[in-house]
Amino acid sequence: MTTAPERTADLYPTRGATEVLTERKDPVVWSAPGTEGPFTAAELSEFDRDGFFQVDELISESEVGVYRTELDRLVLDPAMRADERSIVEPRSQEVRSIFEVHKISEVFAELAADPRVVGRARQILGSDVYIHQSRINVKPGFGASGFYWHSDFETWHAEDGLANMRTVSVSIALTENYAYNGSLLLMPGSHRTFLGCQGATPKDNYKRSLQMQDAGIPSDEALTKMSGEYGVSQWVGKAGSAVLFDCNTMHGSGDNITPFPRSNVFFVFNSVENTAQEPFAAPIRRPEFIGARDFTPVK
Ligand code: 6CS
Ligand code: FE
Repeated sequence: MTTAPERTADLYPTRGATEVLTERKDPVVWSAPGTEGPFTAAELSEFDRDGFFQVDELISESEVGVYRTELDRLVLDPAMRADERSIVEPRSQEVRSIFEVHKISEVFAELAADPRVVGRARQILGSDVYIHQSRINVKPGFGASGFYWHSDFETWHAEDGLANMRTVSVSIALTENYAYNGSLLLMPGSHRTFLGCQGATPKDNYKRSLQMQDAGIPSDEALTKMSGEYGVSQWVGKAGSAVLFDCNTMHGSGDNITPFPRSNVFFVFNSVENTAQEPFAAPIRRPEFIGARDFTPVK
């Protein structure tokens, strides 16, 4: 007799027979008004309104150089390329993403724990936080493929067992994010509605989804309606700039056919009050380098 998986109520059904909309039940900004941190009250309310906030210079140009060098070192390391945490581009076989960079690299671990980074996450999530996922997306250029429209929370709920929307991504540009080299597109306000996607999660889905996501993809109808309702914003910024976006903000990015790499580092902070349970809509858990099960708070 199989025992039912340990889970709280499923507030956000997804990957069933049909696509289904559910109004967000969770706050966007969890901390009490006036909570100290790097964000001003006005910036927090902009994040609350749009589901993302762009910081023009989170780290300085000179600091960026340190992280670019570290990214290049990891990407060029043959051992790293052979590591299961490296995902390659389907066409060019170049490194596309490297996961768990906060564990692989002391340099990135320090950046994640920098008050300018984790301080903003704590201020939004209103608690201590741990890293649910970290990665560098290299997007080297010359045809590097993008990431189709999706809500991260849809995957982190269905496959990693995050019950509530109390998770925020911090994406820091390590190269210039131009309008034309595959920069991030976001739908402002889309974070307040959860789009439950149609179609069950295939076993070992992550082996494909990190190259080309197919489970958890919105329908053309849903995307047409949402883009009409919310519009589409594009995040462009210098190396050292950053965008923080709510786990349920609809986003994606196009291919990069220019010679200019669009390399970003992502830290996904989850509240220690929202630790991963069993998947809500998948047959098995994903590996821990994608959905962490170490809930140690970032100091
Ligand atoms: O499946 C995931 O966890 C990853 N996939 C995408 C497209 N964005 C979030 C995350 O890195
Ligand atoms: Fe994403």
